[in-house]
Amino acid sequence: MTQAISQRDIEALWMPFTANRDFKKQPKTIVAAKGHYYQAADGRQLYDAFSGLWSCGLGHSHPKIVEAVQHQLTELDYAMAFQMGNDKAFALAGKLTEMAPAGFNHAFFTNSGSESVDTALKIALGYHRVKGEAQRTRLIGRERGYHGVNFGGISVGGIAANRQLFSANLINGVDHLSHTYNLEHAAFSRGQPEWGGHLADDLERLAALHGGANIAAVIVEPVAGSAGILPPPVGYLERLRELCTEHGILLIFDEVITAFGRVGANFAADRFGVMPDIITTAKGLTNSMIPMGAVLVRDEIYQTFMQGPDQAIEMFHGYTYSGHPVAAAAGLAALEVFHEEGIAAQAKALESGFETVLHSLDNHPMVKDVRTIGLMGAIELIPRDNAPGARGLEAHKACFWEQDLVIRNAMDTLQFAPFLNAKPDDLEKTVAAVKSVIDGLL
Ligand code: PXG
Ligand code: PLP
Repeated sequence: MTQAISQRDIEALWMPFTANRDFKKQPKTIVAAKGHYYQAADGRQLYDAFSGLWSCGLGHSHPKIVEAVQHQLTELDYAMAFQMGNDKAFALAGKLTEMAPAGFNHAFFTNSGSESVDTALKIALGYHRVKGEAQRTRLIGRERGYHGVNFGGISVGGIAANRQLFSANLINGVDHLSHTYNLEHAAFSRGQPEWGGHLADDLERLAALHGGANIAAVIVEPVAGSAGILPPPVGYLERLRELCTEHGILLIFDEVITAFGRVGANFAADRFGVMPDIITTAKGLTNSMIPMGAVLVRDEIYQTFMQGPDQAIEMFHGYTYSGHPVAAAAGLAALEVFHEEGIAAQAKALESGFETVLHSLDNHPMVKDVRTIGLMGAIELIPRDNAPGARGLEAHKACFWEQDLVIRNAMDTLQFAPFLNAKPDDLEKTVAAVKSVIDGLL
């Protein structure tokens, strides 16, 4: 049975990415979840319009994944991950690389998106060094990029608030491409904006400045997620790929959000038809039931590391929980469900309805912009004078308390990540609920 949560316990938890003092005045606490609904501590059922945190696209507590995890716990709880392996980790690596774009036949396991990003950056730096191009040390991210919160990730990341407390200690040798958002040329975009492909040429500027032969890797989200859903302009990713190839730079797609159906395909690389060299994943890999991430690399990268004496460890990197058997069992079951239920196709089929319903708010007087691609959507509200973020947070709270609806806000941008198997009716109800909330905002 659910116990009432004491004020002391609430005070004891330092909450992540949360306005702790504001939250603790009126805590929003979830005690259970099933399918498309959360249950709050006060017993209310809330519709989840954010799939967990972009991450439970198949629905909460999917019975097949629950069963796989329960069974795994009775078979093997944990086994040392170094110089030993477990059956589920191998099976998941096989399954994951099978569904990945051609040529991505090797996976390194982590426990989160942040760890996947730092692992990918280390692989890129190590790859060039092993290849005899040790001068390739520079890393390039993008303004408004989110790559998790570890030191590598915030260094290549481009969200100022996530960097500013740590600005003196970010890793050296990092530059940022300009972001691709432009309200004047690409407002109320549906899918990829027509304007902005040329912004990829910013890489040419950085290559000219530093010498392309000194750059190890470029990392971008194929669709910027956390910063408010910024789809890539037409031609942008293609041009970035072209320039990376020309300069011998590795291209990393951070697909922590976009992999496993979120843009109506296995990977965003498949949807956009642009192949990176490294792909980072997490979230949907286990449908978030157990924390896990994975880094996929092209064969040539893996093979480059496989040199020197056989008994030598090729890459001094790994986590206690890399390929944890319970996480891997969850991943195997989640990917099975993903294929059996045709989740990528379901998401693809929902895209145009989602686009239509979200863009029904384009002309709302409180709305500055609306952006959609795949099952990712943003409604950017006009900020209140002298109080940026206040309207967004109020909308989030009103959805929770008055509409029994969970959405996410990043400052004044309301974000939506519907279930990949959502019911079209529920998408309409979600937007109707949001409309009634923003109608009432001051
Ligand atoms: N890369 C990307 C592209 C992400 O979206 C991470 C890395 C880090 O993953 P972990 O598992 O370490 O959190 C993410 C995570 C938001 C939001 O508001 C999104 C994430 C995390 C926190 C907030 O959209 N995505
Ligand atoms: N309640 C709210 C506020 C919703 O936004 C939604 C769907 O989006 C629902 C409930 C779901 O309703 P149902 O699953 O009964 O169709």
